[in-house]
Amino acid sequence: MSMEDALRVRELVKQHTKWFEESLPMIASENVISPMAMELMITDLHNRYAEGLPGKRYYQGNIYVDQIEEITTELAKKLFKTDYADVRPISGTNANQAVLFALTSPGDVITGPPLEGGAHISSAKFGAVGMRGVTKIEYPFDVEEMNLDVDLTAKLIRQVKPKVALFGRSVFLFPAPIKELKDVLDEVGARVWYDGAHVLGLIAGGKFQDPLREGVHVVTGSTHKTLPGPQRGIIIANPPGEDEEKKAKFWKKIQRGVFPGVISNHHLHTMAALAVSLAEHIEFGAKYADQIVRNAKALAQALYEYGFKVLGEKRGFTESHTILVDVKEQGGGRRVAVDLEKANIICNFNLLPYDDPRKPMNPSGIRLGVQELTRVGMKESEMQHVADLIKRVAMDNEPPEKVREDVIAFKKDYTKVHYCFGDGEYPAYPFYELFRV
Ligand code: DSN
Repeated sequence: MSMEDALRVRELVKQHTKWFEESLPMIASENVISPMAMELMITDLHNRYAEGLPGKRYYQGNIYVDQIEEITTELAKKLFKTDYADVRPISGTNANQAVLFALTSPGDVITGPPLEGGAHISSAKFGAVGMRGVTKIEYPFDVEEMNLDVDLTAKLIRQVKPKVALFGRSVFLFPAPIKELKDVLDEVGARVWYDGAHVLGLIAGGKFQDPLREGVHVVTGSTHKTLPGPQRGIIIANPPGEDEEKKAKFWKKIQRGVFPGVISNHHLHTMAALAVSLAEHIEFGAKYADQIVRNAKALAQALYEYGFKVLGEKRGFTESHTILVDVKEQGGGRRVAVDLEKANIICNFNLLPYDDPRKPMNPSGIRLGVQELTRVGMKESEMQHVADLIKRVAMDNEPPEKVREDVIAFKKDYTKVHYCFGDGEYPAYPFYELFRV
């Protein structure tokens, strides 16, 4: 029976993989990995442990791992133009936990964006921030701008004098107003933390704001969204002040937040894969980021022209990979996301800034990300077709099963990975059979 269960799971993974190959995956936090990065994930590194930093390990057996980690760290420094990079966090939330451990103590007050304004769940009072015993005071949000209200946020920061001011979001349409708030942040002496999980690949590709050059002290992120690598996290920094010793002290605190703060082993197989993804982004990132933003704008415009209420209209809908659509008139976010899934269009229902944050399961919006469609080769003209398929389900109420046939036919031409070594030659949705039944 147990072998049958194992084979059943294996079969489900195969079916899942085929489904995604035949779908339009538009969850804004996902992507597909390159063939060389994928190759390194199914190696002996998966079986091993390393704790600490290269040359300062608590385990033997890390002769090659040390070299891999050093190269990965150097690639991260080069890509993000910084002397401070830690590639050990195993997810974006894990990186956030490390920063919270390093920069805050229970009882502290920090400031950050509201959940319904797109903040990540780890900054909620029921997430990592609250569980650290830290209180987050939320910035006022401007729905027209789809961004923080700069004047009211400055006023709030002056009043609260937070130990840490958090920026960055999981629905991140436009750059955070860091430059605009720099004076007030300096005035109150806040440590400035930026959660760049969603836009990391755009930042590295030169297509979004550059937080480390705008006054941010520490950036956390995940490495599998617009930075299309393995599922992990990363921390980069520009420590405060001019004094090198103080900078080193700040960075040491962050690194101790990572280990032993929130991780033991740091998943060596995906770290090696990350090295490949960083190297690929150094080579292809600018082109990829540029196409992502073009595609997001094209999709937003096409949906808008079909009569959808796409948020951020005043500012051209988006400057990132994400668009946000109010589908209340079409039956609400949940109805639309569920029906789109039946048509093989995968996205998530999402709170909008004017939704009640206590009712996250039936919000008015859907969130659409184009980073994966871009990665498999789609450009602006394909976005028109994607908008059409979405409209048929969400607005025209065509049976999703009928639309699914057209999605499957359309996706057949977009199943290879691009913007990587071996560009366009390798499958984006492979299943590697290692076991003979
Ligand atoms: N919750 C994920 C997202 O979809 O934005 C990030 O962790």
